[in-house]
Amino acid sequence: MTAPTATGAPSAAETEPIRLLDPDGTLVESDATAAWHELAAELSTADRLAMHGEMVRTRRFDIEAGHLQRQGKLGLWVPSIGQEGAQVGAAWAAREQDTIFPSYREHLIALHRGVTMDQIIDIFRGARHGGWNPLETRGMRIYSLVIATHALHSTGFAMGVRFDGACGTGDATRDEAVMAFYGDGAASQGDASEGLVFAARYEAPIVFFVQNNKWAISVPSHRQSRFPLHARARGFGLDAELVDGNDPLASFAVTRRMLDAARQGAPGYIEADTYRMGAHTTSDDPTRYRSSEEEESWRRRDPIARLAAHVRALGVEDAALAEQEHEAADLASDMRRRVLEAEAAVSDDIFDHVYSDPHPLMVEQKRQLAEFEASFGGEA
Ligand SMILES: Cc1ncc(C[n+]2csc(CCOP(=O)(O)OP(=O)(O)O)c2C)c(N)n1
Ligand SMILES: [Mg+2]
Repeated sequence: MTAPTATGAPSAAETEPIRLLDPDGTLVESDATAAWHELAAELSTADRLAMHGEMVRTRRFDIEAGHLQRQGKLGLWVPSIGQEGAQVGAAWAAREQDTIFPSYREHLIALHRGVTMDQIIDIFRGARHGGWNPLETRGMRIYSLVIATHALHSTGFAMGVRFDGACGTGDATRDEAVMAFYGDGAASQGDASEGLVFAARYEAPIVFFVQNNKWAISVPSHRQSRFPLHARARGFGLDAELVDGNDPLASFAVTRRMLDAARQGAPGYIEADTYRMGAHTTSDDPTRYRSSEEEESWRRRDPIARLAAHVRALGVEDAALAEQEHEAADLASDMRRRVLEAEAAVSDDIFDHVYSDPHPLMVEQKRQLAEFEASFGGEA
């Protein structure tokens, strides 16, 4: 099964993503893209170079984190390689006053909002229960590993923004909006649909940003969705667009427009057409369920190479790009050194923060874990 066959299947035009930059970095200029280019014009060459820098930094961080997991320093790692283009556009489109509800793969967005590499790593090292305090990370909420739960949390939060009168004044620089990030697989969860119902009904200032990376672990997105996700969202009453998720400029333009409409009471849905270039997590082996040809075809659409070609065409020197690579490598190796030097994570937090007062069951579970860990004689 590859394409939807149901009556009412969308036409080819509806499934063509908005694209401003071709995979080789040339601009796509047509009547259809003109208005989107106008939005992207807000990004100066320096901005575009900085966006490239954030992508390079995130990729390097991602690679080092994967190595640390293989060395036994992290319990798990969730790579975002290949999805940096969708994320960097969205990150730059969000405004300072916005609140962001991520899944677990939004490393670039987290870093962009001021979460540190170490804070992200600490979750996967088991050193921290939640991750960070969203009040200190410019509205970046904590990662949500339970699929689509935050589709509801974010919708409820956005309804609260509306009830508080913190949106809808017409001033995009002040009105608040909310973004929720989840994947193509999460879109099958009931929570995701309920979020859409309530967002539409309450005209909540929210944009759902769905990275369709083609896979939910080993299940291809076309098997879960007989109809394009963005087109489905329209049936719930949301404005929706399909964007080339490996095109940072298109991701920026579409997210900016959707978010600014959401602030005025028109919730939106963006399906970003992208690809998870790596494994689902370090516990996954994608060679078991997908072909190397498929992976290769997406490597040719790497969002970093695309933006690099674009900024070069704008006159940015190779040396500036090389400098970003060096800086990213330094930051990631500093992070790596700190992790290698860190004490092994203490697991007490998972028990201590369940209830405000000590609870006999938690006390017993904590004792059992301590006993289990002690059985390794310090080798665990
Ligand atoms: C409620 C729930 N069910 C199942 C899982 C196990 N699980 C973790 S990730 C995942 C697939 C998610 O796929 P998608 O939404 O496409 O996001 P991606 O990982 O591709 O970014 C599943 C089923 C979970 N974490 N939570
Ligand atoms: Mg997916």
